[in-house]
Formats: sequence, C-alpha cells, structure tokens
Amino acid sequence: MKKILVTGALGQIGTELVMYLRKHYGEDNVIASSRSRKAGAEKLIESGKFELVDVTNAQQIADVVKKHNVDTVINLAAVLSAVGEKNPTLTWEINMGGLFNILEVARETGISVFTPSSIAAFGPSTPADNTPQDTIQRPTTMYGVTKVSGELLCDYYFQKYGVDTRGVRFPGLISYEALPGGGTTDYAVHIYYDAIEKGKYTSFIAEGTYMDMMYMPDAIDAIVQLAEADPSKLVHRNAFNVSAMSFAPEHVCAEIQKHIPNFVMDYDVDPIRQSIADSWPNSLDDSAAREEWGWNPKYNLSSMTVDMLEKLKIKLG
Ligand code: AKB
Repeated sequence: MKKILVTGALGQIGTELVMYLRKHYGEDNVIASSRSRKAGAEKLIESGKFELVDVTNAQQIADVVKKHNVDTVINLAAVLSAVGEKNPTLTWEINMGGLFNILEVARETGISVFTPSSIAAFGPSTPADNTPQDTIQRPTTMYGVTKVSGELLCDYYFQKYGVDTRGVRFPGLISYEALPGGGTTDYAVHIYYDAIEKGKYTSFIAEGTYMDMMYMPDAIDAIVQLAEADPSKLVHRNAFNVSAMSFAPEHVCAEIQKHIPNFVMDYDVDPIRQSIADSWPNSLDDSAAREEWGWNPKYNLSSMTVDMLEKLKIKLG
C-alpha cells in the first residue's frame, strides 16, 4: 500500500484506521473520504487529505483515484445490520452498488481493494459454535445478504480480472474514538459509555447471547496485516474469519464490575436486534487467518475492559 483511499472514513473503523495509516504510510499518502462532512469529524477531515466520495457514484471514485494516484482502496462505506433492516434498499445500494463501483474502477486501473465482510455473512443454518472458515452461508438480514454477496463478488473480480481483493469477516468492534452506527453488536460499546456516565446500562441484547467481538487496535492490525500479506500464501482472500473473544452481555457486565463495583445492568430486549444476534454465530474458528497471514489478536475481554475504561474516563471527563 502506497497511496490509500479510505471510503466511509468517518465511521467507527475509519476514524481510527485513517489516523493509524497516516502515521505509518505518511500523511500525504492517505486520502480519507465520505459522502458528507460529518459534524464531530473535523479533526480527521482537517488533519490530512479529505475528499467527498459517494460510493454509489462511480465517476466520483474514478476521479479521486486518478487525482491522487491511488493504488489501494479500503472500502468502509456500509450500512450496518440494524439500520439495514429498517432500510434494505439503501443497504443494497450502498453496500453492493458501492462495492461494485469500486471493483469496476479497480478492474480498469489495477488498484487493490480491501472490503470488510462480517459475522453477518452467516445465518441460522450455519454451525453456531467454532464456525468454520468454509461453511453454510444463508444470512437472513439484508446486511448479511450484501456481505456474503460482496465476498463472492470480490472472489469473482480476483478470479476473472486478477484484481487484488482481500477482506476479513469482522465481529462486533469495540472502540472509544467514534461510536458504531446502527449495528447489532453496538451494545458492547454502549455499555462502557453508560458504565462511566450513568453507572448502569440497559441491554437490548438478551442474557446468554454469545457473539464474537474484537477491540479496535486488533481490527486495525487485521486490516493492515492482511493488506500487506504475501499474496502467494492467501487461499481465502476475501473472507477470513477473525475473532478475538466471544461473550454474552452478562460477561462484559461482570468484567466492568471488577473496576466499577456499583455498576448494574438490566435488560430491555429489542426483538429485531435480538433476532439478528440469534441468527449469527456464537464463536468463529479463525485458524485460516492465523495460518495464512499470521492473525494473532492482542486483546481479550479483560485487557480490553481495562483499556476501554481508562480511555473513556479521560474522554468523557
Ligand atoms: C453489526 O452489528 O451490524 C456490525 C457487524 C457485526 O458487522 N457490528
């Protein structure tokens, strides 16, 4: 990666990824982009190159790739699972239309494309525990449909046109810089904010619901390590299972209580997000990522909780 365009750069992943990439590849070599200038994202927009790019507009992508001589696109523009169920058409347009436009630009210009998939690419008929790398994928959300279709489309562009496409299936991502926007795993971020600000949290996901999770520094490492990996070693290019931990709401609650003993949690389960969570795996087998490009996450629930609480205490005052 020498000149990197990040789409959807003002979201939860992009906010931290762009800062990391600018530090490691040079400020001038990373172009953050989004379809609008989100309030609150001034720091990122003003700290380096920024372009307005709506991924549903193929010409805008092609123009920015040409203008900055881009060689890699990291495509983070996506509608997440819970919002996706409220607006399936928009989800298809952005997640699939946007990816298709980027792949077409890649086919024409020879650039590489990194696109995250998700645990949402699995569904209720997938084996839920230690979910294999290669298994049944019949998701029941529009977000999941776009993620499994995206995996296939990226495979197709690699096989048919030789486009260097790569991706991981991210679990729920936990971070303190920017909030996630409309996912099912968001409870695992909100709980930390509410623990510090209110001392209590009401979970919209039910007790006993296991999902894979990961702390943002590990997610950034996953993107950079796979993007930099030796292509001759990659068998599963576009959809590596990656995970760092698997827990249910009561486990993260108990972990927070070790640091904030008075913290309490109750439940007010949201039927839509609960049914999405129930359709996803409990825990992934990420051995292919470990074998093919050395995936090895650093944070578990306990070390993540220490860091999250420390960073959020500073941030929230
Ligand atoms: C969501 O909950 O929609 C996302 C995801 C797991 O892809 N965080």
